[in-house]
Amino acid sequence: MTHPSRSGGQILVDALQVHGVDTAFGVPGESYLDVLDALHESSIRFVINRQEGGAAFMAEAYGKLTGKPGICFVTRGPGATNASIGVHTAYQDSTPMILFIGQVGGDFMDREAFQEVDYRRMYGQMAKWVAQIDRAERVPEYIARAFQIATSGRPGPVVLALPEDMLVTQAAVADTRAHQPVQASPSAAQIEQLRTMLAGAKKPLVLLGGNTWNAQACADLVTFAEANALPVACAFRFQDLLDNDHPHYVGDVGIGINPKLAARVKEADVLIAIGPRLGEMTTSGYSLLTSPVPQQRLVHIHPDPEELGSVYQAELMIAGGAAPTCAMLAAMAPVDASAWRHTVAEAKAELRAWQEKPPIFKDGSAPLDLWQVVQDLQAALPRDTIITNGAGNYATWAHRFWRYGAMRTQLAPTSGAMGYAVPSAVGAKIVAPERTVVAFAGDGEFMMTGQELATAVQYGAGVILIVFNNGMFGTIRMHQERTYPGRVSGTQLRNPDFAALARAYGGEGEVVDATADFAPALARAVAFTSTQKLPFVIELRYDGNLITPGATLETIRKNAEAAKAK
Ligand SMILES: Cc1ncc(C[n+]2csc(CCOP(=O)(O)OP(=O)(O)O)c2C)c(N)n1
Ligand SMILES: [Mg+2]
Repeated sequence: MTHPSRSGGQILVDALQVHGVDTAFGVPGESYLDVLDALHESSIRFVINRQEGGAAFMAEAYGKLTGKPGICFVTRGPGATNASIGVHTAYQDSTPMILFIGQVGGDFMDREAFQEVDYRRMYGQMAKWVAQIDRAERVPEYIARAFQIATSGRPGPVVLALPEDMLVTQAAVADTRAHQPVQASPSAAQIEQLRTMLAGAKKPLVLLGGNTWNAQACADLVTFAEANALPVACAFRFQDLLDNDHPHYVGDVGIGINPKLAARVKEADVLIAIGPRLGEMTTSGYSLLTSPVPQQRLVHIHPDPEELGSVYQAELMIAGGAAPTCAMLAAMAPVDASAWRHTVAEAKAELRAWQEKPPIFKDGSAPLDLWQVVQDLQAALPRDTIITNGAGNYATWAHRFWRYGAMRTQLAPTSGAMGYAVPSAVGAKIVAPERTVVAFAGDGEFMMTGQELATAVQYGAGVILIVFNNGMFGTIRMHQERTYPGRVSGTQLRNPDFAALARAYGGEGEVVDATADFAPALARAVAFTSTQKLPFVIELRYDGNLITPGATLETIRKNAEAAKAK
């Protein structure tokens, strides 16, 4: 069979369409002009970003939101280095993503030519696979493999370098089939073993995480949890795998964990972890479960067999994706749960108490009550609102007090990358314009990638961006006060007027510094973003001393000084 001759760039864009790509993010470069040209005629929407960090974060958020690989195009050297934060995030978060990098042509390669980098070395540790496509006729093969790897087993990022001369070479080659994401399934014997362990339990607990979930898997999980009266917690930044209003949802196992939930994890006799890596943040620095042999009878179910046993020697290790696993768990004959049935309501009551207004706001002396801000958001916004955040203490107000709806309503980096909040929100709104999207961003956070406000305006993304302006890199200041009390260094910020900045970009903005003013400002933000389809910034100005729901900087400093004086 003969095939029409196409350029490498055209073959690549055609291949993307074979694999179902509808949207790509990126910043252009002269290194991949032929791809840009092929995109001109394609059905793929190419979202132009203002910085590759923003583009890579948007692609990563696309991967989290849709379960399909987020596609990102950047130029060589400087573009590729800027994009690395998104690739690292996709790796740590197990998010399907493919980063394409324009590369120096084969005629100049290996001379450290202009902007030349060997991406196989640069990205070696933070991508599932890195390759360079040197021949145009092999583009379909490489693209098919990239999609296969990004979406199968433990999902993750793939990086492909595209030498400039390859992109303009003509080749007569056939397209491939669409990829087929592959997930392992537990065996019937393993499910039986899990059932036997559960039947012998007194204090079982389920912990969800990872990125192989879909709506059916979540529904099956609910069937399993209800049939066996199991309390269900979610791993760090996977809080939306079970609707937080569901009676069996008992909280998140991450930074700033409810101490009562931490005790439940520690004291669980059978812990069934479905999907999470059981990483540092989820295990409170490997303390909730002892390593290598956990004190709990651990059932660890993870899509990647190589993850199993890498930190924790579970009693039962099962290689399985969330969907096939939960389908089998839903069909499993329920066990007698009378020994622990009561723990569901008890743990739920502990979560409710943990989510009540913290003492810090109870006397009403704080002009801006951040707990009330979250209550106002919850009251005004739909259940399926997407909440995004990056890294910083401000994220606590979302993680602890917002009740996430079902998946996917949380976009947040387990990698702890600052700068994620704005681009992930903008990317999500571009992909799902019917959803309400709200970013929680610190002042430090916002300034890392806030230029993607321009992308929001350009693509009509009506996102609501809440900037928690405490005039500092608060998290670092908090650690500083704990270890070097009173010695403030490198953490103070002098900020722009965020509301005015939003207006300069073509959006709208308001400053709120009193509790009663938040709800009306939010109502205006909702009306503006839905009718104008433009972003709205609400800058929250508050006393920086208010660093966490449980402690002020002042108390942290005093405690540290007292400890030093001893
Ligand atoms: C890209 C990146 N740079 C630096 C850090 C280290 N870091 C973690 S939180 C934080 C401060 C966050 O400041 P802000 O967004 O203002 O939030 P706040 O803690 O003040 O609420 C820093 C610098 C990081 N996690 N990611
Ligand atoms: Mg701050």
